[in-house]
Amino acid sequence: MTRAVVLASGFGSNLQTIIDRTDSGKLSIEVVAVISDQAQAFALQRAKLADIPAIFVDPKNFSSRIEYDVELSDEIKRLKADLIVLAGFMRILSIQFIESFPWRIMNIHPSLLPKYKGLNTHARVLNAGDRYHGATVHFVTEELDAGPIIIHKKVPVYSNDTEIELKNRVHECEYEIYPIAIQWFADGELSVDNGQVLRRGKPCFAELSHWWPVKLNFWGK
Ligand code: NHR
Ligand code: GAR
Repeated sequence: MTRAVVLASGFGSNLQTIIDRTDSGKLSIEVVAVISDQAQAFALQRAKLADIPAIFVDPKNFSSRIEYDVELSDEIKRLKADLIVLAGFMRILSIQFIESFPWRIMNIHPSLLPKYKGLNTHARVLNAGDRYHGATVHFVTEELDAGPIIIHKKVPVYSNDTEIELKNRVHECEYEIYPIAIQWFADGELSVDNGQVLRRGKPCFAELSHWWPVKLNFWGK
């Protein structure tokens, strides 16, 4: 069974989806710990409620990002984790950390990457007047939000959308695609070749783009 550590800084609704799917047997991984850089993160409460070790690593105890990341990676190695799942983790990770876990760190990002890397994606999408938005699961590399894409899903942007409505729509699609990507990893189906993610040896991002028209029909667009 794949041993996954979830890193989360905030509310933890993606974490909750992962826990729920695991509990109901739809996702075959074991969440061995939740680690946060925020003492108050609700994600830590969710872990405790699910009897999962909740670990707070306080940035204030470390004088540099590198030292913090060394502690983080030591903790993850102690847990013998196979997979690191970033679920609303808001701290940039150093190259030293990333190179300790090659192609074993996944992130979910609230945009259709490579569009809208970084923060405040929903507001930026609304300001730009885009008709589509979405979420992307990718392997984490040193370059922020630029690692090879595993899966992404589009949602429509409506003309009267508020940032909150749009965010909720994106969250729903996050809950759909993150467990899929994690299950593919757990089944040993993913590999990375030349900067591209392969699933069972075939480019999986290209394969999934076939899903778009289906989903767009679904949304009536
Ligand atoms: N680390 C690396 N090296 N590469 C990535 O692709 C990463 C990463 C760490 C986190 C998630 C990411 C996102 O999905 C992620 C991807 C934090 C920031 C950020 O600017 C940007 C992107 C992401 C996470 N963090 C500020 C920092 O100085 C702090 C911002 C804050 O606390 O509000 O670390 O979007
Ligand atoms: C998610 O929308 C995730 O894509 C985003 O934060 C939210 C976390 O929600 N991640 C980032 O913006 C990373 N910089 P959650 O805590 O309820 O899962």
